[in-house]
Amino acid sequence: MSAVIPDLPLTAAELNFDGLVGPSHNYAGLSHGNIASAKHGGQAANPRAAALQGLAKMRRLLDLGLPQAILPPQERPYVRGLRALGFGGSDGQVLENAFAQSPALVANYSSASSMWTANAATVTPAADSADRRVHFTPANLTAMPHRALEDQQTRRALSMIFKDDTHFVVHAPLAHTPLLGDEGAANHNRLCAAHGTSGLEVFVYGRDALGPKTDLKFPGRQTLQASEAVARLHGLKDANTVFHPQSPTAINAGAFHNDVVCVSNETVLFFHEAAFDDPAVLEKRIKTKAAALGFAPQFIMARADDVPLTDVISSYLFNSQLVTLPKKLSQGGMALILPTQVEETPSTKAFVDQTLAGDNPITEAHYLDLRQSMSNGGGPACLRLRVVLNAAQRAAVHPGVIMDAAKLSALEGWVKTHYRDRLTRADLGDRQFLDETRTALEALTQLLDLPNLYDFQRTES
Ligand code: SUG
Repeated sequence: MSAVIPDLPLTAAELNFDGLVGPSHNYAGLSHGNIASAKHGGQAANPRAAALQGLAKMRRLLDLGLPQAILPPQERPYVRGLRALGFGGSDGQVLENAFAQSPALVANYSSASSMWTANAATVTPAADSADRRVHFTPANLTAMPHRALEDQQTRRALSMIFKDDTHFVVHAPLAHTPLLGDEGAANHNRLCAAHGTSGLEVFVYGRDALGPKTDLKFPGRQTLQASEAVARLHGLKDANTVFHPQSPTAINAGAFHNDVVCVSNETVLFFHEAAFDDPAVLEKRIKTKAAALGFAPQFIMARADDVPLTDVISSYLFNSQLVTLPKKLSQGGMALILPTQVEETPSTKAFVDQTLAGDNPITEAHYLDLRQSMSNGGGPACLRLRVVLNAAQRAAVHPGVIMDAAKLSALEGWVKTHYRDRLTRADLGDRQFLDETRTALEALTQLLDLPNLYDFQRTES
């Protein structure tokens, strides 16, 4: 007997899951090929300001009439992980012993990098998948040692938030092999007539792990083989997929993820000329498949002559969020949510102004201060995971992570109570700091009504 596939309402909308910045936010210079991370490595960070900047972005989106949710930070410092490397004693001793041996090791096990939830998973809406469920594959993030520690906790959190298996499938992350380097939604765009209609998922990969060697100076983090595996697992048909390489020029200039040089929303692909290997071929592939799906894509491309790639990478012009505005609060259309660096860089500001004046759906630009995250190479788009949901799916999401103004205020209060305003590498090996982070995370589980989110058990220090 074949399953009856229900019709999906066309009113499905995007729910952004922003990463709540964790208390261990710091600048450890961990990401080779990420220019901001290398530049700020070793500087003092301000975790409190970082978390408040993230919450202010969520408030701004709520004020624009867009629904907003969060993904919680992961347990860091990650004592269980250090214990598995042979450090013993109480949790405080494990941390101090590891730090005495290698501060760099502890920095990897302490990064708050799960804040960049565009790397948490790849998400396929029900309108595209064969079984009409929403599919998630947590990204294994094998390219960077500190980020490769995230996927199991990501899987755990997603499984709690998207528990209802009539609507959701949370897959296991891909195996940790260089063949299958997977960076999640940061290397995945989706084009469609409207969020709830069948879409074209554009998987953008940094390298073909089975192909000839290329001359990349920096890691091509996403492999073609990982993208293909995710598409298969999510039940995507050929008609709903395009696979296309990032350009080595972009990667070598510091675009370690495709979302540093490209963003999509509904019919629009907003990108830089140097983002893709042979952009004309990509446009043709997209046009052909989009026509078969019944929509016409719109390409908004910045030319290198107008906006140099170096300005794109330093300002994060294309790491903006491109969102569909609700009609009842505005004229409809789309808005760009950009970092203030774009406003401060003449070439990128001019391009945004030109886009707003042009014949396309983008009607508004909002500039936000996200300097704490930006200094580690994470802009507005890195900080959110987009999940398209219809009404029934939306109702099945764990309600504790859905934000309103009061919940955002409660989280601001929580940050002000528990977060330091200065954190350096020397602080990461301190058992007092470990204790503070755990007190903060325990309090968070109550605010989000996720009592079993973390599996640490506090030992006597
Ligand atoms: O993976 N930075 C992150 C930034 C991720 C941005 N995400 C997207 N583009 N979607 C990374 O390189 C730096 C951490 C440090 O150096 O302390 C870091 O992990």
